[in-house]
Amino acid sequence: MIDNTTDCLIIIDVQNDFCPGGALEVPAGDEVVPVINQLVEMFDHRILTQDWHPVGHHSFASAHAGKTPFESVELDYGIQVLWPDHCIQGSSGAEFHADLEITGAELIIRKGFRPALDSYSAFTENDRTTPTGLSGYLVNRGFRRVFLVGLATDYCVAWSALDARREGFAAVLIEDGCRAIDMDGSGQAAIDRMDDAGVARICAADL
Ligand code: VGL
Ligand code: ZN
Repeated sequence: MIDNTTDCLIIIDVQNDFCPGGALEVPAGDEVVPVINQLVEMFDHRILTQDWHPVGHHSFASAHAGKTPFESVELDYGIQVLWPDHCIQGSSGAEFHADLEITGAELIIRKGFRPALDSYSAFTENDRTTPTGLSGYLVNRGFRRVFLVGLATDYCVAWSALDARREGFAAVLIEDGCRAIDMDGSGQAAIDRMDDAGVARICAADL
């Protein structure tokens, strides 16, 4: 089923701050690591993303007087959920999970590094116009289909999968290689949006 000439695996934000004990922990986030490590043996081409924020980033509640994490605010580019400080550039929380097999990965896309702009998607930042460069990289390398895993299903993974479709790639979500933050039904809402956009859903064992 995998065609290693045109398929690649995109591993989204498997970083300490999204794992149990981290600043923005995703429930059971670390459980994706062994699943992803098995997939790494099956895909010749692997790309990682790394949430990578400067101190005082605008997506942090701490940067907005009187706001607490998980509230939303209107920024100049639209509604932004405010998060606890997380994935600060150079911090241990921003490092990949120590057990994640990253050695052979071909590209690491860092995102959210502009102080006043967040980026959930691996393709386009939250203003929906600033590209990360991933689309051009994939086209240039001849990749036509992306398989997605990582954290969190309902934010960075879903936004990446939806943008992959928008950019004309086939997209497959490997569900047991992901975990969701799941605030107010955001987990199911993200699955519904991905279904509508033609993102296929499979389990790792299907491969
Ligand atoms: C993420 C919230 C803020 C994610 C990143 O990786 O899903 N979520 N920054
Ligand atoms: Zn972030």
